[in-house]
Amino acid sequence: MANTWGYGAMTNHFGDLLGHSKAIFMIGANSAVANPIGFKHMLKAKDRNNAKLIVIDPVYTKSAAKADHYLRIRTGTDVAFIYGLLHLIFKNNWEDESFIADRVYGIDEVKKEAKKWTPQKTSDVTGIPAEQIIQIARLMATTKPATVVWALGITQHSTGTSNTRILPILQLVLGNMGKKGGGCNIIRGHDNVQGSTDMCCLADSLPGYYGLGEKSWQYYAKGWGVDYKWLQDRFYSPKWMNEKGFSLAKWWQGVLQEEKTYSSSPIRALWVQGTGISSMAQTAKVKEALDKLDLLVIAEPFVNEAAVITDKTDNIYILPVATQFENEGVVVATNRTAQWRDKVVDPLYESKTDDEVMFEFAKKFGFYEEYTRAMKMDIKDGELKTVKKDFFFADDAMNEIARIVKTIGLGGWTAERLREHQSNWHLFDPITLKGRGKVKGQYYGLPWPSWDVKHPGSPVLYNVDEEVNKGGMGFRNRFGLEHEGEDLLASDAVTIKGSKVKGGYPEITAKNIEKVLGITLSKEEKSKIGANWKVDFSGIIQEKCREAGVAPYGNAKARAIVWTFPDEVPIHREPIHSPRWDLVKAHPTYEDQTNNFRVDVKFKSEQQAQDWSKDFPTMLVTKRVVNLSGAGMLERTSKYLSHITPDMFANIHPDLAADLDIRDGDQMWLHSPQGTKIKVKAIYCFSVTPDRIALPYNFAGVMQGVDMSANYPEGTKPYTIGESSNTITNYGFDIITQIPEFNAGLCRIEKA
Ligand SMILES: Nc1nc2c(c(=O)[nH]1)N[C@H]1C(S)=C(S)[C@@H](COP(=O)(O)OP(=O)(O)OC[C@H]3O[C@@H](n4cnc5c(=O)[nH]c(N)nc54)[C@H](O)[C@@H]3O)O[C@H]1N2
Ligand SMILES: Nc1nc2c(c(=O)[nH]1)N[C@H]1C(S)=C(S)[C@@H](COP(=O)(O)OP(=O)(O)OC[C@H]3O[C@@H](n4cnc5c(=O)[nH]c(N)nc54)[C@H](O)[C@@H]3O)O[C@H]1N2
Ligand SMILES: [Mo]
Repeated sequence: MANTWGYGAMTNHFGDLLGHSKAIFMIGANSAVANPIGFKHMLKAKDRNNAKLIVIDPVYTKSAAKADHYLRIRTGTDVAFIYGLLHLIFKNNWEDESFIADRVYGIDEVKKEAKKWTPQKTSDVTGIPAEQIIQIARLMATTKPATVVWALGITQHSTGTSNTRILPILQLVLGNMGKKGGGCNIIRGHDNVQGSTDMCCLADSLPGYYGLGEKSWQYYAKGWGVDYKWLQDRFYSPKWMNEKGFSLAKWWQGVLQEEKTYSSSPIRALWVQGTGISSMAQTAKVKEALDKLDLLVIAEPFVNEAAVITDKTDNIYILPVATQFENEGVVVATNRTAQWRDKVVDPLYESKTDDEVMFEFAKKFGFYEEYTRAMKMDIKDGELKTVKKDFFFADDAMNEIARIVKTIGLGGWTAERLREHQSNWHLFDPITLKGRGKVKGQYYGLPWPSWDVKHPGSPVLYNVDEEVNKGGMGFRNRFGLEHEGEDLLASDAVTIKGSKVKGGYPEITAKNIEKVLGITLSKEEKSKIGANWKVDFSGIIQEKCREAGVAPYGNAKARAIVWTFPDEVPIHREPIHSPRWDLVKAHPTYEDQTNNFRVDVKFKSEQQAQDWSKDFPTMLVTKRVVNLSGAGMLERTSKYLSHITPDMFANIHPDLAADLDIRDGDQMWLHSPQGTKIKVKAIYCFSVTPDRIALPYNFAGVMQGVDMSANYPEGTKPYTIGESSNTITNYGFDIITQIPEFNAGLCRIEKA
């Protein structure tokens, strides 16, 4: 099972925004609340660079309150909005023509689509006044460098993938990619969310985004020092090795099997370690699935409310896991930097660290030796060998990762280097990330890619104006050399600073290395080298690339067309439950899907079943509050934090409330199209308009009006409990990642 939340990372970093951005285009993020320290950098950019802050959000947020321009958008219409900007950019020839010609593939298709999105049409669909669209298009075209910032308001949609594609396309068109102060900065989630994605808390890849497939498994088998056959035998049948697993968003369907699933058997046991189940959409289904399980194990520091929202009375185990203060190791920040974290105290009482829990598990199930073997291995004379009898956690785990994960360039992330960075924080400049003294020449946290132990890390991705050995690179060559007759490599004009290879070049393989780099390998080198840069344990490809000033992953064009996706270029599609029935026919969602993450997913059949807005006229937005995080258990067990939000609530405009005879502080029922309901407190608020409400998602312990207090083990009930907004967030999942449509749905409000 896995977390399918928005892939991606910051191309730049907070110091870079502070130092260089002239405009910050924040869309679907509320960093003032969700990332207050990061947001301080943006406020400083306003002071220092006179940077303009533009906030595009359906709700007038705390970030909006600091913005120079606030655009109130209807949820789920960001693709339309960006096309509205692109329409004006192309019409006025504001695009960066040479950047597009040299470094981008497929913009003509984008141009075609953008032609349809006049300011008037864009305004009708998005709700943003046409004058504002024109004003912001001009501002973005004339203010360079500009950075685009987004987060979960963009990803949590049935069109989340299209949303996350259209924004980089905007930046490519404006020539803001690979530039200081530019780029796409996805201000991602909770502690170490970047690291957990990089390490594959995902149902559709191996660590480091190696795709599911025999070659990847074979590479990992080698790296882990186990037989490929042994790995294969871990699966019920070999075919499951290369099939996507269930996603965290829809695992319940694998238990309930009410719609068709594609699995060898129903899910009967669930192991939860480090995620709060009540934070997922369709909580009523989640509860049903929990009830039906044979076994539920929860390994974590708190009483995860997965154990509380179920009526299951037997076979629930809560294993006490130590907190981040009781163990050590590496976490990865949203800007791709690694940080070594020290242990503050030994695990308290009978709790064990996460790794110990996993090791005990592996022992019990008889694969401890295979599980830990790679931590005793190393590369000696260009070959992988077992070099010691025992391992030392977490250093040897980090070194294993550095040895194996080439795709995103973790080669330089040895425990030794990362520990050195951690103990020399004071030597790094916060704006450039550059080190002084004994860490001179390195960037703080070795932002990936850090190709090998001599590489300083890459603070700004895709920057061809910097030498590769100082963090420069082109776009990755990932999709072949040409498509439909057009060259996919960067043009001759794009030579990465200091590179021996002029212009674009392909990713480096054993076959092409001599030709591309203009070198001759010795016989010995040839016998040791891996098939390509991603699977070369010998390190020879990397070493030769370093000598030539070449990034091993190639220097290619970014592609605006993804020919394997249902929408080759992003197009606007109305949310599954749209408030604009008149637009649903013209901008329908996708066809229903079969066998995606092992389940069927409804799209059109749900969207077009009826005009949902008749019975459910109010839009629903979920958001974060500064004092609570995630499923909320951590803070709701803190007396002081919980008292800031003593009740689960929804922000409602007084005009809407008045129509419904709801007073400030009254309880109200919110009903969803799937027939569920929650009872929450009304809080009058002008940050929402009368057509929408906004609610936090950090509560649990009450379900559809039923107080489940009795289910908390004695003495563990948090100070505050409440309904989870996810009991009513609407049905809907992204077509590629299966992230739930938390952020575009409808509800009906009634006074309780
Ligand atoms: N205090 C606190 N901080 C947190 C967290 C927390 O729970 N509490 N969680 C952490 C995690 S896991 C994450 S992923 C990040 C998330 O960080 P953010 O995504 O910045 O946090 P949200 O409050 O979800 O902000 C999303 C914004 O998108 C808006 N929005 C909703 N729908 C749309 C839409 O269709 N279009 C546009 N343009 N905007 C839309 C919402 O109104 C909201 O203001 O925060 C992290 N930080
Ligand atoms: N409606 C709506 N729903 C949402 C969102 C939204 O915007 N709107 N946002 C979504 C997003 S982006 C996210 S990331 C999720 C977040 O939701 P969750 O992943 O549920 O977030 P947390 O509450 O942080 O859950 C982490 C759990 O891990 C436990 N934990 C903390 N530290 C450790 C540790 O060191 N080891 C172990 N084993 N456990 C630990 C905590 O006690 C907690 O119970 O929610 C998603 N749900
Ligand atoms: Mo998140």
